[in-house]
Order: sequence, then structure tokens, then C-alpha cells
Amino acid sequence: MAKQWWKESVVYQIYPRSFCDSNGDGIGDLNGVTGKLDYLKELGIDVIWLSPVYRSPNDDNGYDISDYEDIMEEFGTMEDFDRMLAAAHERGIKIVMDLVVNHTSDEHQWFVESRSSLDNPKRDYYIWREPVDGHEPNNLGSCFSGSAWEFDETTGMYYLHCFSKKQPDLNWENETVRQEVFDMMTRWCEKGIDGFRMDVISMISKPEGLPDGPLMENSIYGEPMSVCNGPHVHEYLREMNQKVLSKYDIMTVGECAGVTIDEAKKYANAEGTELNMVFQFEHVGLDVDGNGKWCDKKFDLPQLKKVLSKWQNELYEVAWNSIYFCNHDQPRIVSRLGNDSDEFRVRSAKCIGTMIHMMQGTPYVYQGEELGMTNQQFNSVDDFDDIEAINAYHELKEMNIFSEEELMARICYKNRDNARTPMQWDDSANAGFTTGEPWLAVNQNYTKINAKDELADADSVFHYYQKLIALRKSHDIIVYGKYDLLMPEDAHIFAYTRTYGDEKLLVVCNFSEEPQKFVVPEGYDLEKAELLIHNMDKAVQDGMADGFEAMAWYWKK
Ligand code: TEU
Ligand code: CA
Repeated sequence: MAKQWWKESVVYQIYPRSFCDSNGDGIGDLNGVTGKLDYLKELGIDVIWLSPVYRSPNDDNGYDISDYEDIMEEFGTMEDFDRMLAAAHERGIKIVMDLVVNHTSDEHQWFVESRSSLDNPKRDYYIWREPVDGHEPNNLGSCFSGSAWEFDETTGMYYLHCFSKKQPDLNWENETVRQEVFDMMTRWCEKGIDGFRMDVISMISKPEGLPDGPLMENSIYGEPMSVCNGPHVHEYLREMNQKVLSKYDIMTVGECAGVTIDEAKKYANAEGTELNMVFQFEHVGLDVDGNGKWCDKKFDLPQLKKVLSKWQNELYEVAWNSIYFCNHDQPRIVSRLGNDSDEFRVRSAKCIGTMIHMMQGTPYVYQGEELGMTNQQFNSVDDFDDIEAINAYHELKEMNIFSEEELMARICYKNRDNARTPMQWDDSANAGFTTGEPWLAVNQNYTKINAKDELADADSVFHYYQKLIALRKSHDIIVYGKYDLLMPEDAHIFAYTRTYGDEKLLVVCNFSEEPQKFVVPEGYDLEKAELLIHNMDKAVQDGMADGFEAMAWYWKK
């Protein structure tokens, strides 16, 4: 397997709005990021993935871009950006930009022109259709509730928006659109950025003829994800690769909703003709019920092991994995797969970290994950900021299937604002995130969970993550070794081995609160092993793991 820097890197995702506010307006900004680079250096990460910082009316917090070549006013200026990039590079940290090109904002100049008349030269930059019998052209729903089509009075036609109606989808079939995107990417590469995380890139090629989608649960709308992996997506990405990506030493990760193993093998193929790796969503989509995402169902461990192991094994040597549980769209993992009680929060956060970071692929850490930050306590719909949660609340409310209490419980557990509460820096007012009024309320547990305390505590989640990251640097087996799952049917233990030349690794994580037995496989003599990492302050007991205990042993002949 060819060695590459992006295979050996650990990526840290920053959601700038919630990371650090440098000027007291309550909104995180670029100077705030620059001020925290030493903190990230200490954690040991190699790459920052910066969620969108471009000009945007913020209908979807920057994922609705009105100018790809300017900075969002609230975040600072292009000079601030250049200073941040230079300061990161000085510390050996790379910066990967979020590339949101499935759609733009409706306030982008392209769309303003496109909607202005039928014969505007940019009309075909977006996806316009005539009404069918006075209705929407097909049944597709938007990912943010309601129809994916919006009627536009000016020309009497509908435009497609897979997300909010302020996020019209670009028409990638138009060659000029592709060239505009590639030119814009080139200008960022010339500036010296180190790669792209590509937002819903699996959606850029729409199915021929835009047919109806299969009906979503409890909905009159067709599944918007049915537009994923369309007929030309690989062709467009190969073109992008030839015209832009291949010319720079950058890393690329495609956010690929709805991606299957077979598709991932194409997107992230080892020949490097498309992208370096993809985010797949199969594992984070397992804790759902008949009502889809909005539920409080817990993961079934054997099923989770099966899915993660399938990705580990099937992409081995033919493509490359990204490994993650957290991002700005996912609830906090310690509240989801771990246990965020006082008794188990720290230990379970470390247990999850061990399971992820000893796997094969490039790991992604989302801001606050390294502190074991938890889900937020929301009391009413007024506490939500996120368009997805607010729309879902009103839609489900209207359908009248849940009591108010149950509806709130469901939306509170899974909503994206859980990940977006401000970063908890210290125990001063507003967690040291801002001296002003934060745009989204700080989690009240900041006096107990914050970076300052964790930096001072050798047993903190922070220092455990620091160690996990350092181990990846000192042990090639963690990056390149082959993965094999142990005890697939066990309901509590997640255990696997890694092998690489004459090296071996054994990882055991207990995902229950109770002590559990595990089986040490033949040929793995614990007495001869080096205990690489362990999340408890006691001797390990052969064949027995305490609640949320995690450990990794290493052998070299
Ligand atoms: O998310 C796309 C995506 O796959 C969604 O289905 C995601 O699961 C969604 O957040 C529902 O919970 C990307 C971005 O990560 C997200 O923040 C944006 O809102 C979205 O694209 C539109 O740009
Ligand atoms: Ca600010």
C-alpha cells in the first residue's frame, strides 16, 4: 500500500461559528482559530478541516454560499484568513477547506441572474423545470422538510433544492458550471490551502429525467437521497481530478451520503483518479427507527461492529477509509454510544476514542470530542438554531403522531445543535468562548468539562486523545495494518486485531457499564505484549474488562 501523508494524518474539524470568538460579538471567527493553533498543536493533529467560512446569508450556517471567494463578514476578512493559513503552516498544520458545490445560496450572483429571466446566460446554471399539472415536477422532498422544489414567480418555473429553498442545486450537466467550480478551486489551491472536504459531493449528478424518489417514512415526499451517486458523478470527479486536484499535493475527502462499498471503491480508488477518501454514513445511520433519524434508539453493538468491519475489510488495499463518529451534523458520541453520566463520561469517551483511533483509515476529531463534550439540554423549540431541527419539529408537530414531550425528546437527542454549542475553553462565563452573548447557548456543564481543566489533568480525555494521536505517528501498524474483527456476536465487547509484517495489535473495548469477559485469541500472549494504551488506572485483568474499559496491546517479533 502506497504511503501518503494524508493516510498518516489525523484531521481536526473546526466549526468556526462555535470555536472561539475573538471580538466579543458572540460568533466564533478566524482570528479565534488563529489564537487556538497552539492548543491544536499540543493535541498533535496534522490537518484542520474548516467548515465553510465563505460569504453566506447563513440560512444553513455557511453551507449556503453567496460568494466562494470572499470571507463571511462575521468571521473576518481575507487578510485574517491569510494570517491564519500562514500561522497554521508555521506550526506544520495543514488547512482543508469545505467545498460546497452541490448548491449555492439563492443570494449567489449566479442564482440572482439565473432566476431573472428565461434567456439569462446563467439560466441553465441551476435545475429549472416547468410545473406538471400545476404541481411540482416530481415528488422529491428536501433534506430539511417539505418539497425539494420551489416555485419562482418571475419565470413561472420550479427550481430544485435538495436542502433549504435558499440552497438551489447547481446544474453540473452544464460544462460552464463545472469550469467555474474548477477555476474557483484552482484559485484556492494557488493560495496554498491543503485540500477540500466536499459537501454532499455524491449528489452532484442527478438521475436521468429526475424521476420520483421512493417515499420516505411517514411522509408524502420522495427520498432526497435517491439522487445520490447519479450517472455522471464519477465522470465529473475524474474531470475535477485532472483539471485541479492532480496538480497539487492536497488531500480530498468526499462527503458521500448514500454511498455503498462498491461506489466508495470508485470515489476513493487507490489509483487516485477521483478522491482520496469518502465519509460513508452507514454506521451513523444504524440507530434509527421507523421514523428515521428522529428517535432515541441506541446502537446495537453487533450490528455496529459488522458495518464498521465491513468498511475496514472491503476497502483494504483498494481504497481508503475515513474514520469518524462526530461532526457538526451528528449528536455528541459520548451521549450516543457512550454514557455521559459523571461515573462513566470520561471512561466511555476514551473507550470510543480507542475503538476509532486504532482502526485503519484517516481519523477525524470534531471540536470538543477531545474533551468528551456532551449533548445539550434543550427545553423548547426556541432553544434550537438549526434549520433542520426547527423544520422537522414543525412538520412532525403537524402530523400529530407524538405528544409534545416525546417529540421534543426525539429532536433533542439527535439534532445538530448538540454538536454546535460553543467550544468549552474554561470555567469562566460562557466557557471562555466569548466575552459577549453567544449565538447559541453554551452547555451548562462547562464548569465541569473544559479545555483548561483537561490540560491540567494528566488523566483527562484530552491527554488520552493526545496519546492516541501520538501512537499513530510512532506505529505504522495503526495506519497500515490489516484489520480483523474478534467476537462478532458479543453484545458488549468490541475487539479486533491489526497485523502488519511481524507486528501485531490487539484492541479490546467494553461498551457496557458492567464488567464483561473477552477471549484473547491464540498467538496473542499478553505477558509478552506492550500495553500501548489503557483507559483505567489499574492493572489489566486477562480476559476481563470493566465497564467501558479499553486497552490496546502491541507485539513485535
Ligand atoms: O450534510 C449533508 C448530509 O448528508 C445531510 O443529509 C446531513 O445528514 C444532514 O445534516 C441531516 O442531518 C452536509 C453538511 O454537512 C450539512 O451541514 C449541510 O446542512 C448540508 O450538507 C447542506 O449543505
Ligand atoms: Ca466574533
